[in-house]
Amino acid sequence: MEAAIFDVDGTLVDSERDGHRVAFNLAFEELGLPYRWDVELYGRLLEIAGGQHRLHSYLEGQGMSADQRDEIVPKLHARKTELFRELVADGRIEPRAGVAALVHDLAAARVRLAVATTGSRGWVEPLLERLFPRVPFDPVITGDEAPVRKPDPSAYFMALAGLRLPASEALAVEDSANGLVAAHAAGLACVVVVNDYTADHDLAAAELVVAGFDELDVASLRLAHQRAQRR
Ligand code: XBP
Ligand code: MG
Repeated sequence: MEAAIFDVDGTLVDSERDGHRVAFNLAFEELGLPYRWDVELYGRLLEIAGGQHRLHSYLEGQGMSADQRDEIVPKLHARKTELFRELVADGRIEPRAGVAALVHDLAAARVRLAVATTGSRGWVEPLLERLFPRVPFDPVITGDEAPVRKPDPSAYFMALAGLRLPASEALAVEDSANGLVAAHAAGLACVVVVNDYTADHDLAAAELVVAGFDELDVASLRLAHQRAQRR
């Protein structure tokens, strides 16, 4: 295991319910739109990866025409990205418990670190700088570069290309079924650390599923990686 490639939303940070959801709702409010996403509805909307795609799909369901959506979605999403950056800058988004220690232990064990996310670079970079300031994630692949979002494997293929490693020498760390499918489609072993939104996902194919980062260390990640090589 030469490298570990981390997802961001739901994995490095528990960012969806009290982060992105809040920012989407503030953006609706600021643009004078009547929509509000509650915790339960947002959980269902998370099946559509990528904020702009999520907005398009939801607004289409609300009967908004394609022309209207093409005009409003980029504005809504740009403002939502700014608002989410403000939440990060205000210290409202925190690393998941135990993940900072794990990435430091991996770096100390000379396992290289990378990021593959469907989220936008506009908030991913400031979030990593603020919450993981000394962690050498390289490359950081975001939804801005990957041509298709998870569960498509593009982001993982790009991360592997940046690392110059074959999939067999890396491991993905994810929180969701979408992420697991993307990682496996790229040929990567995958450990899933579930959260409230993903605990009921079908994760049977994962090399390892745990409820929190306190259940993981470098040795258990290496074991999960080896499990995939034997398959
Ligand atoms: C994350 C996403 C993103 C975030 C919001 O999925 O789907 O859309 O919800 O970020 P994953 P943006 O954790 O599988 O990468 O609004 O920037 O898209
Ligand atoms: Mg995720």
